[in-house]
Amino acid sequence: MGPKNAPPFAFFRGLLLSAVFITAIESSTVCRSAYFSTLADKQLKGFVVKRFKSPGQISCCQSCLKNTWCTSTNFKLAPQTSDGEGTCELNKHNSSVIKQNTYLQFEKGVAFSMLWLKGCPTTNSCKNGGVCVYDEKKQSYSCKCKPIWTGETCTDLVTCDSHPCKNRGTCRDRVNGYNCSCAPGFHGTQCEKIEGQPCSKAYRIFFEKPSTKRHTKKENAISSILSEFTVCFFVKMNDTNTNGEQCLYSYAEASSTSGNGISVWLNYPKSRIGISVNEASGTDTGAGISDTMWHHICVTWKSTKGAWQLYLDGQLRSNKTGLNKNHKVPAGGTVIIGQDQDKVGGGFAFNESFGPGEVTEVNLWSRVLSASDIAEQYANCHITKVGLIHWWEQFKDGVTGVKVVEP
Ligand SMILES: [Ca+2]
Repeated sequence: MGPKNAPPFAFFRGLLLSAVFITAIESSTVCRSAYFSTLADKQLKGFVVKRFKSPGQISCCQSCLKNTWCTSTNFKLAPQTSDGEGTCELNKHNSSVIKQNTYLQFEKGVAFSMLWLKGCPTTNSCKNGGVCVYDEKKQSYSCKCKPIWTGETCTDLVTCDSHPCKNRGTCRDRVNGYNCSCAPGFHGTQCEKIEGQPCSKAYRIFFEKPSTKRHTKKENAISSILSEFTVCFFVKMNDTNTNGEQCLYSYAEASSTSGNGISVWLNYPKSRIGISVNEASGTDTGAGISDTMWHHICVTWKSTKGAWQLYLDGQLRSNKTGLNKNHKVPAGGTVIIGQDQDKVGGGFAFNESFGPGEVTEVNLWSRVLSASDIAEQYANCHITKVGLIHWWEQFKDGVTGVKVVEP
């Protein structure tokens, strides 16, 4: 069984001495099919990872296949006076090295063999973020391209002709690929993500409309004084024209000014998200979320420097300092979701209440979560347990005037 196509690099044309197809199967996870094209009296210098005695060139190539990092070999025939074993060198390099004649030098009696994986010329030949993957059924490699890219090595742009937008999304061709306008309830480059899906296993709380009569609560929500924290939640605002400043999360403790220890606001004012720590507040630079889509919001705060951050949909949007520097959040208070507390457990105002909309997975941590913690939460609803102070399940029993929607 021989190769169907000649190696793609013009450099090899006319110089090709032989092409050998080899499959190596190792008991563990390595299984590579490939062919080697060989140049006589050439040696690649400067990229040798392993050097050892080998009975022949094919055996040397097989060794290369068993090492996933190996991209080529130098095989030197044994001198006639010796025991008959040659010298095998396994190289590791990227494909551009071969095009540069400086590394591939004349060396009498040495055969240079370049490995071509079936499908992907080399393991790093997939462009634009694509990866070379092995297909067990087809027994060959191919490039798995990132969205908007296609073709053998991911260098062709996907166009609307291939219907890339999923879930009834509409496609428009652009100079750099295409653009999907997603149907309600879907998002992502190809509308492949379903809104609210990251936390599809969690219950949701539905607020029918703004009202001082609707909320859910947890008393004794924070057990010890906080010098830093992170609040995160998923929220969907169902009124695109809402003007009121809506308090989604408030923590109040008797000794705090106006009751408020921590609060997180939507539309603060319109199209902004706000964080307040003991009545000192910060607001972001315009994260519009009242679009009837699910969004993930995290705010972090640290006493040192009063540093705070706002993450929207897994991305950092604001990173500032000076928000109630050196303050400590007192323990023992109450968390209310959907209202601003002007006193512990009450003092609600209609024009500060949340709704209409839905919320899920409201959680508080006693530490500043990392960017990757937050990205994981947004993408996969992976809620880290490290430093978790109060969690979503605890709010199910504290509901007033709202609907609990089971998954
Ligand atoms: Ca208030």
